[in-house]
Amino acid sequence: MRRPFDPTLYLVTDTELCRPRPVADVVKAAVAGGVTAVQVRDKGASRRELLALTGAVQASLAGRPDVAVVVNDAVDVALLAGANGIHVGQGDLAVAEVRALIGPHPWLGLSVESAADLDAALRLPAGTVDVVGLSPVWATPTKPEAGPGLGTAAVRSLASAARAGGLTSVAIGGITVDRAAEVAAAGVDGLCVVSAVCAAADPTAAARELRSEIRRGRLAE
Ligand code: TZP
Ligand code: MG
Repeated sequence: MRRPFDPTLYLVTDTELCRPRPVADVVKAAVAGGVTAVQVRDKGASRRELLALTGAVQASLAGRPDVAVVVNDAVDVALLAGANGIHVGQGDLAVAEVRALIGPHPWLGLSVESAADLDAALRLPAGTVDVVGLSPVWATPTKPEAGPGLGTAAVRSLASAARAGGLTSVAIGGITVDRAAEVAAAGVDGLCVVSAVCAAADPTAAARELRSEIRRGRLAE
């Protein structure tokens, strides 16, 4: 069964930025404030640690079946955890291969860094990719190698092409409370944040403010 996936405010976890708080505690607090989906991402973790981390996040959301839990990169971990989805980058396993491994139900997200990346995703058979992560909107210290940033004008045109092709779009990179309305107004289906929530002193309040800015941006769209 395909679980719901609401991309409105999509939290991507960073274990270092959450410290000293456990990631699962930050996730639970952020969901109480309005985070609608969670991606478990930890580039420094072993597969075994990532599986344990995913299990802890799922346990912290036991009462929230409406919040999808997605695993970054590790298809094996996503399958073992029974995650609701998997997100891969351009340098990971090809999405056709990932879809063959996971079957039809889990949500499959793909990072898209250019119009060429999006065109390639749109040419795939329907049902291969579900979600494209337009990345990065702005340069960000959270992922310095992500590059200089697409800017919101490019994000707007990519989001529109994604929607026309039946794909859900989310934007990531450098999104703060101050910039959330501008990104939401660019027509994406959701905003992904890492530091805006993981590094916040109060993740519940941070999520609440982001949701309010997303509402404001959508009204201005
Ligand atoms: N992919 C592209 S940018 C990024 C990822 C994982 C990090 C975004 O982090 P932040 O703190 O929301 O700018
Ligand atoms: Mg990757």
